[in-house]
Amino acid sequence: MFGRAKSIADSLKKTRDSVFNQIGDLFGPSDIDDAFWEDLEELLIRGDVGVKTTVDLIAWLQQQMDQRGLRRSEQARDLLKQRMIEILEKAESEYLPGRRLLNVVLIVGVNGSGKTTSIGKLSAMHREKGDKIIIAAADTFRAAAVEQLKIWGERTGADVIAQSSGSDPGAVVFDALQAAFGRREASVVIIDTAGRLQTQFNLMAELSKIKGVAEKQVHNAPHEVLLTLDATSGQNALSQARHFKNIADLTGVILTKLDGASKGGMALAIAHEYGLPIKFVGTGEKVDDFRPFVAREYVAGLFGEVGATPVSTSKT
Ligand SMILES: Nc1nc2c(ncn2[C@@H]2O[C@H](COP(=O)(O)OP(=O)(O)OP(=O)(O)O)[C@@H](O)[C@H]2O)c(=O)[nH]1
Ligand SMILES: [Mg+2]
Repeated sequence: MFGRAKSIADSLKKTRDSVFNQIGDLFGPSDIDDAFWEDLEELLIRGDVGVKTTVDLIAWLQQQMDQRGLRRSEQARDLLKQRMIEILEKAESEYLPGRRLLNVVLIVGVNGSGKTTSIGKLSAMHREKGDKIIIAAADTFRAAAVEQLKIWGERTGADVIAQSSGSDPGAVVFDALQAAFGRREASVVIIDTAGRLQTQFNLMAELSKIKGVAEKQVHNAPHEVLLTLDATSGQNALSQARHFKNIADLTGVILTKLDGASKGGMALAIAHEYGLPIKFVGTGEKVDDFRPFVAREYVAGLFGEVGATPVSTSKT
């Protein structure tokens, strides 16, 4: 809680230094040639923007430049940023839309992707708004998982409902929801889950059981199913997005460890290729290193334009 919390732009420093500053340098007063397109393509892919997204971005840009009779590479810069914002905003959706008395948030993701840390940060965010939180320790796989959650619970003033390790995650969720209805009158229940079971089948069965319990107790629950993706894990994170999209009805992504990523362009691929909104970003290890995702801020951060002229979307 001490020191300045990292903004999205702060957390993109490594990404700027390693890739996006070089992309920025491509845009100059000279005419566009084939080398420009090749360099742009290579750098975008290197920045984890994803092959399909990169190819689509470049095709769109080429078409726009042609249509508008533009030739200088500097004229492509604003168009590229505009398109990136459009892609991200197209996938955007509100967190907990139509809030109800009791809101249930399920967090899924592979081991080490930042589930528990994000739950701690999310709890703190809710607490700041005055919400009463219950965390359900439904990762019953490891004893240490419960301990870690309890530490976060103490730090953020959230109640943690847990059972002994190895117990049934559905039962933990049931307990947590009962506690929320009962004396604790919580308005948000956040469910931690195990990242990886022996097989995909087991993981699917476990997640659908948890969802079934939630649905039975609370109308339309879970209201959010958020996948944590580690921004430092590159293409792996993209295959996790595909995998979890197939086995859980994801409502969005928490992009964690953006501060540690040197190729933080992944948000674009997640939005464009999987149509998944990024709802939050992890910008560091501290409790308040956590931000709602804002497309404009992210794109400005990639290009190091923080505090400079806002990204223009006017069609000039
Ligand atoms: N720098 C940085 N580190 C983070 C961020 N989010 C999580 N971490 C770190 O990533 C590591 C793993 O985070 P956890 O929250 O334990 O991940 P998990 O998904 O719960 O892992 P399992 O419980 O093992 O499945 C921890 O050391 C966290 O401090 C972030 O936004 N930035
Ligand atoms: Mg965990």
